[in-house]
Formats: sequence, structure tokens, C-alpha cells
Amino acid sequence: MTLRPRRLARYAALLFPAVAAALFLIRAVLVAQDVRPARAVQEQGPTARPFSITAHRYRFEPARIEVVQGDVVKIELRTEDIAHSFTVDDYRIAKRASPGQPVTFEFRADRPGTFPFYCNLQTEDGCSKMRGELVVKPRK
Ligand SMILES: [Cu+2]
Repeated sequence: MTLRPRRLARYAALLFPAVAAALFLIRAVLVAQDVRPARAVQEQGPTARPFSITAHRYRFEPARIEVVQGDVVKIELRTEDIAHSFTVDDYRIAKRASPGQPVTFEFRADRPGTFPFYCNLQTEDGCSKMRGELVVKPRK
């Protein structure tokens, strides 16, 4: 009869690691299943982010666009008065729109950071005041 508690203790000593290992495995499987759909979504390609920007003396509207790193940014630029451009030096973008001739272009926001955009046309002095910013948040 005195053996019993000892045996129990030995079983318990074996059982606890076994249960802990089983729980760990079950959790690992659940985590793996959780991760799979997220990967599938990423494999479908980057998120397309459309923006419509209006330029006029001497502003951009909106003057700030915010995306996440990896997004494909699609911008339609139109102007309400004279020709203006949307220029982002760091992304080597310089697109020009004229009245009645909007321009649409895409780029992948692969670099995180805050990048100024401006109008690089010199038809009117006021264009040098046209400023905005492209904010690319780092992907977590
Ligand atoms: Cu301009």
C-alpha cells in the first residue's frame, strides 16, 4: 500500500511532460492553421490603393496620401486650371496633367517613409508652393 503514492508520483512525473508536449503540439498546429490563410491572402498580391488627386492653384487635394509598404498605389491626377505635375523625387515619379487631360499611373510603395510631393512645372511661380506628402507606413 505504501507503493501506491510513489507510483502515482512517478506517473504524474511522466504524465505532466507528456501533457505539456501534447498541448504544445496542438497549439503549434492551431497556430500553423491560423498562419496559412494569412499567407494565402498575401499570395493573392499586394493591395491596390486608388487615389484621386486634384491639383489647382496652388494646392493638391488631398495633400497627404497614406499607404502601407508594398501597396500598389494608383493615382489619378487631374487639374482644374493650368498644367500641374505630381513629382516624388525619391520614387522617381514626375507625372503631368493638363486641363481636360488627367493622367493615371501606378507605382509600388516599396520604401517606407514620408516623401514630399510637389509640382515641378514652372509655368507659374505659385507652383513652387504646391506641396504634399506621401506617407508609406512600414509593413509589420
Ligand atoms: Cu503646378
